[in-house]
Amino acid sequence: MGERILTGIKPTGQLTLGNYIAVLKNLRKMMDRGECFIFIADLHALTLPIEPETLRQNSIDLAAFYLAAGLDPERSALFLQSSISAHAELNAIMQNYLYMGELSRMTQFKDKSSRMKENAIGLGLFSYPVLMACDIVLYDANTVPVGEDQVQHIELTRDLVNRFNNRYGKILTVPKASVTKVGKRIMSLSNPLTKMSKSDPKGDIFLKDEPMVIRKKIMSAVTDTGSEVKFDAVNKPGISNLLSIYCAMKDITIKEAEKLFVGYRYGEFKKVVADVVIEELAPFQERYRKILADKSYETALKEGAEKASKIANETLKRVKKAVGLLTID
Ligand code: AQP
Repeated sequence: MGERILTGIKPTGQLTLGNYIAVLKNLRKMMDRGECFIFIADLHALTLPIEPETLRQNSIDLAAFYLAAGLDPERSALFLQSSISAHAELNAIMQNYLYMGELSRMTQFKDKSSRMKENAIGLGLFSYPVLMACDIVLYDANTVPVGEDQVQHIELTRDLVNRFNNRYGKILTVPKASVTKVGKRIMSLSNPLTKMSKSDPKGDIFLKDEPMVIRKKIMSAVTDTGSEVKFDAVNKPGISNLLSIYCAMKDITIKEAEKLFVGYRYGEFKKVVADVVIEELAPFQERYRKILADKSYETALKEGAEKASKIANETLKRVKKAVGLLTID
């Protein structure tokens, strides 16, 4: 089998530059590399409290952003996770093959639950990696483009697949995380020690931000002592973050960027970073607004769900048969 690529984003809030760099920016290249399954992880969005209207609106926004980023519905399948019932069905089976100890070691669960009262932590937040593993294996995906924060979940998926295949034979495909070299973890502009995140919007650049807002946010980003534009994540986390953003946008290495910025003052450097971010996001935002208005995401989601459900149902059937669930056609 060639390359099968699966990637998703949760419609939990306004999309950030971190989501753009990890997933959206690479969509065109992904479609050249293999068969792509791209989804809106709306079931995952329910793992933290969210208003129904916000979830609906975020899902539409995300579909429009995927298309604006160059997702071609002819060459890939775009779908809502909740529209393919195989995700929830496989989840009911696979939750028996991952264990409490493994799930409680997941950094994302520890981070998110540490900010909540114990009796407000839903079971779905805890078992999130089980559903994520199902999202991946349903499409026999061998490549999963993600930011660094999701690598641990892919490793867990690999463990699950190996465990399952050892018991039942070669039923599932072992996936691999694909992480961008630069920009794998974009940090908050106001606190470069924490990740830029939809659900913790302090210091975020949102994909919907107007150019003037983006410029203002970058110009007032926290920087470090010293004056050299050099990558040093420990001593210069603010400048290193801006360098990563610049490199991810221009598709160049950190070394190349450091050479470019020799002799630049922090203020001059920030101005160039703001220019490249605005230059790239402005036409993307224009396409997004057009797609929202013409509602072309509706057909894309419908056709994508048809393509995706065919593959997902085949895998589900294979799994059901393997574990001994009686299937009568
Ligand atoms: N700051 C980031 N830097 C690089 N990659 C990032 N991603 C998220 N934030 C950054 C990557 O974006 C993809 C989609 O993420 P997600 O929506 O599935 O959930 P997440 O990883 O939990 O992202 P957020 O923005 O922090 O969402 P919330 O706040 O809702 O939990 C993933 O590939 C992720 O790695």
